[in-house]
Amino acid sequence: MSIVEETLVLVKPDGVARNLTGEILRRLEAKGYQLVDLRMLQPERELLEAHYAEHAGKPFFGPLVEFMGSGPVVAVRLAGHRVVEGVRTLLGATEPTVAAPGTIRGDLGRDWGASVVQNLVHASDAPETAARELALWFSRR
Ligand code: IDP
Ligand code: MG
Repeated sequence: MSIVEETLVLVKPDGVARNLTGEILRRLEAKGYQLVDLRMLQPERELLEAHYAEHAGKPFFGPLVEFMGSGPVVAVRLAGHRVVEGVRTLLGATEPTVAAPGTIRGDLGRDWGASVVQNLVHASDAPETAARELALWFSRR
């Protein structure tokens, strides 16, 4: 049985600035996931605050929104069997320090000693989250 689902992936400003967009998308495509839609944009503060609403009030919320608005991001609608879980596995742990080798954040992410908050890429953490996030990022210009 093959149930196709969708997820939202964001190549964050550090990923775009470090010219890693191609490498990150290459890894997702190599796994067999389909690029259904893709756009580059400079996200507005309102969009970022809605996207990260679950983290409002945490100490890193301000720096996170600031960082995410610091440059263009690439938003991707990605499809595949259990793609939400699969992409989270490809990303690795949130903090590059402990992300396993072989993962995107483990191989390419930089030590937070120099760049707290930065970790190259976002991916939805559950199918319901993906639906909410895809509506946010792909319904406005
Ligand atoms: P995730 O991106 O792996 O799902 P979340 O806990 O949802 O991680 O956090 C959202 C983003 O906020 C992370 O990707 C990272 O950029 C940033 N972040 C999370 N925890 C911390 C922290 O403890 N210090 C600084 N930044 C953090
Ligand atoms: Mg998260």
